[in-house]
Amino acid sequence: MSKPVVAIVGRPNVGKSTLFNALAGDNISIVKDTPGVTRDRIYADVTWLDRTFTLIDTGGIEPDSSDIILSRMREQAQIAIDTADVIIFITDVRQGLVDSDAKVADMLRRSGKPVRLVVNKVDSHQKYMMDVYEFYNLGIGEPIPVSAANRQGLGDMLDEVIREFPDKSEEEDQDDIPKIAIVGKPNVGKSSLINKLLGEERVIVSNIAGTHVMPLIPRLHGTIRIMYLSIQQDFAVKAK
Ligand SMILES: Nc1nc2c(ncn2[C@@H]2O[C@H](COP(=O)(O)OP(=O)(O)OP(=O)(O)O)[C@@H](O)[C@H]2O)c(=O)[nH]1
Ligand SMILES: [Mg+2]
Repeated sequence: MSKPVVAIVGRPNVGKSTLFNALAGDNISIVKDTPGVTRDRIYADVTWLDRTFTLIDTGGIEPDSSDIILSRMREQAQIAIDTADVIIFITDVRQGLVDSDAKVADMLRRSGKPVRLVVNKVDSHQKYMMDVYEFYNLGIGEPIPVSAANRQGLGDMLDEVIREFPDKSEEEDQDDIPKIAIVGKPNVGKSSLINKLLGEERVIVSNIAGTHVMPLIPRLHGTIRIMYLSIQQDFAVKAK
Protein backbone atom coordinates (compact mmCIF):
# COMPACT_ATOMS: atom_id res chain seq x y z
CA MET A 1 0.00 0.00 0.00
CA SER A 2 1.05 3.58 -0.59
CA LYS A 3 1.26 6.46 1.85
CA PRO A 4 -2.08 7.06 3.55
CA VAL A 5 -4.18 9.85 2.09
CA VAL A 6 -6.19 12.27 4.22
CA ALA A 7 -8.68 14.64 2.59
CA ILE A 8 -10.10 17.76 4.22
CA VAL A 9 -13.72 18.24 3.16
CA GLY A 10 -16.15 20.94 4.22
CA ARG A 11 -18.28 23.90 3.25
CA PRO A 12 -16.75 27.09 1.85
CA ASN A 13 -14.97 29.31 4.34
CA VAL A 14 -14.94 26.91 7.27
CA GLY A 15 -11.14 26.99 7.39
CA LYS A 16 -10.04 24.01 5.30
CA SER A 17 -7.04 25.83 3.85
CA THR A 18 -6.11 27.35 7.20
CA LEU A 19 -6.06 23.87 8.68
CA PHE A 20 -4.14 22.53 5.69
CA ASN A 21 -1.53 25.28 6.01
CA ALA A 22 -1.20 24.78 9.75
CA LEU A 23 -0.45 21.11 9.14
CA ALA A 24 1.58 21.47 5.96
CA GLY A 25 3.78 24.05 7.62
CA ASP A 26 3.67 26.94 5.21
CA ASN A 27 1.24 28.97 3.23
CA ILE A 28 0.82 26.72 0.22
CA SER A 29 -2.91 27.01 0.19
CA ILE A 30 -4.64 30.32 -0.30
CA VAL A 31 -6.64 31.55 2.66
CA LYS A 32 -9.08 34.33 2.23
CA ASP A 33 -12.16 35.54 3.95
CA THR A 34 -14.20 34.87 0.82
CA PRO A 35 -16.06 31.60 0.42
CA GLY A 36 -14.97 29.48 -2.52
CA VAL A 37 -11.47 30.82 -2.61
CA THR A 38 -9.52 27.59 -3.00
CA ARG A 39 -9.68 27.02 -6.71
CA ASP A 40 -7.89 23.75 -6.92
CA ARG A 41 -6.97 20.87 -4.76
CA ILE A 42 -3.62 21.07 -3.13
CA TYR A 43 -1.66 18.37 -1.44
CA ALA A 44 1.28 18.15 0.90
CA ASP A 45 3.04 15.44 2.82
CA VAL A 46 2.59 15.76 6.55
CA THR A 47 4.33 13.81 9.29
CA TRP A 48 2.81 13.29 12.69
CA LEU A 49 4.62 11.11 15.21
CA ASP A 50 6.10 8.37 13.06
CA ARG A 51 3.48 8.47 10.33
CA THR A 52 3.71 10.38 7.06
CA PHE A 53 0.61 10.90 4.99
CA THR A 54 -0.56 12.94 2.04
CA LEU A 55 -2.96 15.68 3.04
CA ILE A 56 -5.35 17.16 0.49
CA ASP A 57 -7.03 20.53 0.75
CA THR A 58 -10.22 20.79 -1.24
CA GLY A 59 -12.20 23.81 -2.22
CA GLY A 60 -13.46 25.67 -5.17
CA ILE A 61 -17.09 25.70 -4.25
CA GLU A 62 -18.50 29.01 -5.37
CA PRO A 63 -21.39 29.86 -3.11
CA ASP A 64 -23.79 30.91 -5.88
CA SER A 65 -26.64 29.11 -4.24
CA SER A 66 -27.04 26.59 -1.49
CA ASP A 67 -28.02 23.97 -4.10
CA ILE A 68 -24.76 24.38 -5.95
CA ILE A 69 -22.76 24.30 -2.75
CA LEU A 70 -24.42 21.09 -1.75
CA SER A 71 -23.91 19.39 -5.09
CA ARG A 72 -20.25 20.42 -5.20
CA MET A 73 -19.78 19.26 -1.63
CA ARG A 74 -21.25 15.92 -2.60
CA GLU A 75 -18.76 15.68 -5.48
CA GLN A 76 -15.88 16.52 -3.15
CA ALA A 77 -17.07 14.07 -0.58
CA GLN A 78 -17.45 11.33 -3.19
CA ILE A 79 -13.91 11.85 -4.45
CA ALA A 80 -12.65 11.86 -0.87
CA ILE A 81 -14.54 8.62 -0.22
CA ASP A 82 -12.97 7.08 -3.32
CA THR A 83 -9.43 8.24 -2.74
CA ALA A 84 -8.73 8.99 0.92
CA ASP A 85 -7.97 6.60 3.73
CA VAL A 86 -9.32 9.06 6.27
CA ILE A 87 -11.59 12.06 5.73
CA ILE A 88 -11.44 15.14 7.91
CA PHE A 89 -14.90 16.64 7.76
CA ILE A 90 -14.56 20.19 8.95
CA THR A 91 -17.31 22.47 10.18
CA ASP A 92 -17.40 25.97 11.61
CA VAL A 93 -18.57 26.57 15.17
CA ARG A 94 -19.42 30.17 14.35
CA GLN A 95 -21.67 29.34 11.43
CA GLY A 96 -23.12 26.45 13.44
CA LEU A 97 -24.60 23.29 12.04
CA VAL A 98 -26.23 23.80 8.65
CA ASP A 99 -28.31 21.57 6.42
CA SER A 100 -25.57 20.87 3.89
CA ASP A 101 -23.28 19.70 6.71
CA ALA A 102 -25.91 17.18 7.72
CA LYS A 103 -26.43 15.92 4.16
CA VAL A 104 -22.73 15.47 3.46
CA ALA A 105 -22.24 13.86 6.87
CA ASP A 106 -24.95 11.32 5.94
CA MET A 107 -23.14 10.51 2.75
CA LEU A 108 -19.82 10.10 4.53
CA ARG A 109 -21.35 7.92 7.21
CA ARG A 110 -22.98 5.62 4.67
CA SER A 111 -19.68 5.20 2.83
CA GLY A 112 -18.14 3.43 5.80
CA LYS A 113 -14.89 5.40 5.33
CA PRO A 114 -13.17 6.58 8.49
CA VAL A 115 -14.25 10.17 9.12
CA ARG A 116 -13.07 12.56 11.78
CA LEU A 117 -15.44 15.39 12.55
CA VAL A 118 -13.55 18.60 13.25
CA VAL A 119 -15.20 21.77 14.51
CA ASN A 120 -13.04 24.73 13.62
CA LYS A 121 -12.79 28.30 14.90
CA VAL A 122 -13.02 27.21 18.52
CA ASP A 123 -10.59 29.96 19.44
CA SER A 124 -11.84 29.94 23.03
CA HIS A 125 -13.07 26.78 24.71
CA GLN A 126 -14.88 28.78 27.32
CA LYS A 127 -16.84 30.68 24.72
CA TYR A 128 -17.58 27.99 22.16
CA MET A 129 -17.48 24.54 23.73
CA MET A 130 -21.22 24.44 24.39
CA ASP A 131 -21.80 25.05 20.67
CA VAL A 132 -19.43 22.23 19.72
CA TYR A 133 -21.74 19.63 21.27
CA GLU A 134 -24.42 20.45 18.70
CA PHE A 135 -22.25 18.73 16.08
CA TYR A 136 -22.84 15.37 17.74
CA ASN A 137 -26.15 15.53 15.87
CA LEU A 138 -24.32 14.82 12.62
CA GLY A 139 -23.98 11.23 13.78
CA ILE A 140 -20.39 10.82 12.61
CA GLY A 141 -18.72 10.65 15.95
CA GLU A 142 -17.24 12.93 18.52
CA PRO A 143 -16.59 16.47 17.33
CA ILE A 144 -12.95 17.48 17.74
CA PRO A 145 -12.67 21.19 18.56
CA VAL A 146 -9.77 23.02 16.92
CA SER A 147 -8.68 26.50 16.12
CA ALA A 148 -6.77 26.16 12.89
CA ALA A 149 -5.86 29.84 12.98
CA ASN A 150 -4.37 29.54 16.47
CA ARG A 151 -3.07 26.01 15.88
CA GLN A 152 -4.97 24.69 18.86
CA GLY A 153 -6.24 21.15 19.14
CA LEU A 154 -4.32 19.94 16.11
CA GLY A 155 -2.27 17.31 17.95
CA ASP A 156 -5.36 15.66 19.39
CA MET A 157 -6.97 15.78 15.96
CA LEU A 158 -3.95 14.16 14.29
CA ASP A 159 -3.84 11.44 16.94
CA GLU A 160 -7.40 10.56 15.96
CA VAL A 161 -6.61 10.69 12.24
CA ILE A 162 -3.55 8.43 12.28
CA ARG A 163 -5.35 5.93 14.48
CA GLU A 164 -7.32 4.98 11.36
CA PHE A 165 -4.30 4.34 9.16
CA PRO A 166 -3.50 0.88 7.93
CA ASP A 167 -0.52 -0.83 9.51
CA LYS A 168 2.77 0.81 8.70
CA SER A 169 4.20 -2.43 7.37
CA GLU A 170 1.69 -2.24 4.53
CA GLU A 171 3.17 0.98 3.21
CA GLU A 172 5.76 0.74 0.52
CA ASP A 173 8.61 2.93 -0.52
CA GLN A 174 7.55 4.77 -3.63
CA ASP A 175 10.73 6.66 -4.38
CA ASP A 176 11.49 4.41 -7.30
CA ILE A 177 8.19 5.03 -9.05
CA PRO A 178 8.78 7.18 -12.14
CA LYS A 179 6.73 10.31 -12.31
CA ILE A 180 5.05 11.54 -15.48
CA ALA A 181 3.49 14.97 -15.37
CA ILE A 182 0.54 15.92 -17.51
CA VAL A 183 0.75 19.66 -17.86
CA GLY A 184 -1.34 22.01 -19.92
CA LYS A 185 -3.46 25.10 -20.04
CA PRO A 186 -7.01 24.90 -18.69
CA ASN A 187 -9.48 23.05 -20.89
CA VAL A 188 -7.01 21.38 -23.25
CA GLY A 189 -8.06 17.89 -22.20
CA LYS A 190 -5.80 16.88 -19.31
CA SER A 191 -8.66 15.40 -17.34
CA SER A 192 -10.05 13.51 -20.33
CA LEU A 193 -6.63 12.04 -20.99
CA ILE A 194 -6.27 10.88 -17.41
CA ASN A 195 -9.71 9.33 -17.48
CA LYS A 196 -8.79 7.46 -20.66
CA LEU A 197 -5.54 6.23 -19.15
CA LEU A 198 -7.33 4.98 -16.09
CA GLY A 199 -10.23 3.59 -18.04
CA GLU A 200 -12.75 5.21 -15.79
CA GLU A 201 -14.21 8.57 -14.99
CA ARG A 202 -12.10 9.71 -12.07
CA VAL A 203 -11.52 13.31 -12.98
CA ILE A 204 -14.47 15.61 -13.38
CA VAL A 205 -14.41 16.84 -16.94
CA SER A 206 -16.12 20.04 -17.92
CA ASN A 207 -15.95 22.35 -20.89
CA ILE A 208 -15.71 25.29 -18.54
CA ALA A 209 -12.11 26.47 -18.41
CA GLY A 210 -10.81 26.41 -14.88
CA THR A 211 -13.21 23.77 -13.69
CA HIS A 212 -11.87 22.49 -10.45
CA VAL A 213 -10.54 19.09 -11.01
CA MET A 214 -10.14 16.77 -8.12
CA PRO A 215 -7.12 15.47 -6.28
CA LEU A 216 -6.71 11.97 -7.46
CA ILE A 217 -4.57 9.62 -5.54
CA PRO A 218 -6.44 6.44 -6.24
CA ARG A 219 -4.97 3.03 -6.05
CA LEU A 220 -6.20 1.91 -9.39
CA HIS A 221 -5.57 -1.50 -10.87
CA GLY A 222 -2.60 -1.77 -8.54
CA THR A 223 -0.35 -0.21 -11.14
CA ILE A 224 -1.15 3.43 -11.70
CA ARG A 225 -1.33 6.29 -9.27
CA ILE A 226 -2.33 9.79 -10.18
CA MET A 227 -1.18 12.57 -8.01
CA TYR A 228 -2.39 16.10 -8.01
CA LEU A 229 0.69 18.13 -8.69
CA SER A 230 0.24 21.85 -8.58
CA ILE A 231 -2.18 24.65 -8.14
CA GLN A 232 -2.27 24.98 -11.91
CA GLN A 233 -4.47 21.93 -12.34
CA ASP A 234 -1.59 19.78 -13.42
CA PHE A 235 -1.31 16.16 -12.59
CA ALA A 236 1.37 13.60 -12.35
CA VAL A 237 0.62 10.05 -13.26
CA LYS A 238 2.72 7.65 -11.30
CA ALA A 239 3.08 4.32 -12.94
CA LYS A 240 5.14 1.34 -12.03
N1 LIG B 1 -11.48 32.88 14.12
C1 LIG B 1 -10.98 31.95 13.30
N2 LIG B 1 -11.00 32.17 11.98
C2 LIG B 1 -10.50 31.18 11.19
C3 LIG B 1 -9.98 29.97 11.71
N3 LIG B 1 -9.61 29.20 10.69
C4 LIG B 1 -9.85 29.91 9.56
N4 LIG B 1 -10.39 31.11 9.86
C5 LIG B 1 -10.77 32.17 8.92
O1 LIG B 1 -11.83 31.71 8.10
C6 LIG B 1 -11.73 32.29 6.80
C7 LIG B 1 -11.76 31.18 5.75
O2 LIG B 1 -10.61 30.38 5.88
P1 LIG B 1 -10.10 29.43 4.70
O3 LIG B 1 -9.04 28.57 5.32
O4 LIG B 1 -9.79 30.17 3.49
O5 LIG B 1 -11.43 28.57 4.46
P2 LIG B 1 -11.68 27.44 3.36
O6 LIG B 1 -12.58 26.43 4.00
O7 LIG B 1 -10.40 26.95 2.83
O8 LIG B 1 -12.49 28.23 2.26
P3 LIG B 1 -12.71 27.87 0.70
O9 LIG B 1 -11.40 27.44 0.13
O10 LIG B 1 -13.19 29.16 0.20
O11 LIG B 1 -13.74 26.79 0.66
C8 LIG B 1 -10.42 33.09 6.80
O12 LIG B 1 -10.73 34.44 7.05
C9 LIG B 1 -9.64 32.49 7.95
O13 LIG B 1 -8.73 33.41 8.51
C10 LIG B 1 -9.98 29.80 13.16
O14 LIG B 1 -9.54 28.81 13.71
N5 LIG B 1 -10.50 30.83 13.87
MG1 LIG C 1 -9.65 26.94 0.90
